Amino acid sequence: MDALFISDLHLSEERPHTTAAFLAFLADKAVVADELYILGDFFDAWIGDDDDRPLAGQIAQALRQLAGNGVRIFFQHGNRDFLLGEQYAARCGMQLLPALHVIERHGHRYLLAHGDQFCTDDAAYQQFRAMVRAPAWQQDFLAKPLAERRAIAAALRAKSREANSLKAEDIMDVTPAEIERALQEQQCDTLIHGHTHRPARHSVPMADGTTAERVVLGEWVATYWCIRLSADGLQLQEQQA
Ligand SMILES: [Mn+2]
Repeated sequence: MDALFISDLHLSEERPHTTAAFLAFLADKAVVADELYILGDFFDAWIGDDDDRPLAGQIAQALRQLAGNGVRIFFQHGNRDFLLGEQYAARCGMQLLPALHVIERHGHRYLLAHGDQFCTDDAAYQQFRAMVRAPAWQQDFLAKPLAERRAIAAALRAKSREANSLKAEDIMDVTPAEIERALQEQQCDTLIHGHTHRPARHSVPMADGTTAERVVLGEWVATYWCIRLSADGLQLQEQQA
């Protein structure tokens, strides 16, 4: 049982090299895995499953082909693509997961998350997150015409480009107490997440004297990052695109 985990590709028309790297990753690594977990910020922006942009169609076709090859695909929302819905997931042949999801493999319990929910020191962001995750806000936004949604998304992107928010130093890191709490609540010994663009493996000392681990995926820019989980254990891998 080989599982792969990726996050933070930030796929967009402005980054064609990342799309190419992802398609190569599917053909090379993912096709021989059993499961692929996409842990959010897969797309740099998502304004609704009815968006007819070619990139969405191209990615759906590639994922559907992977699913057709017997690879189970799972998707967790990030703070960029939280509006990705059941309709698009079905087009891709993938299953949507809740914001926290536990899998058991090889005697370990792994907690999967995008990671933005652990950045609780960023009060302004958590306020924004609570707003846009509310069903009423989402229904209201999705009811707007596509052109209006596109304009809102473009304005948000311009604003975030000003703030260089794709740079790790501009994204607030996780709050350690939140990590320990989540691991304890979910009875897990390993947390896998993305979001912070700070790829690393961290030991997490727990209150009960045990040591858990936090493994952080990286953003796909010049290189790409994935985690491979197999009977041999967990590896955080960086590869040239
Ligand atoms: Mn994120």
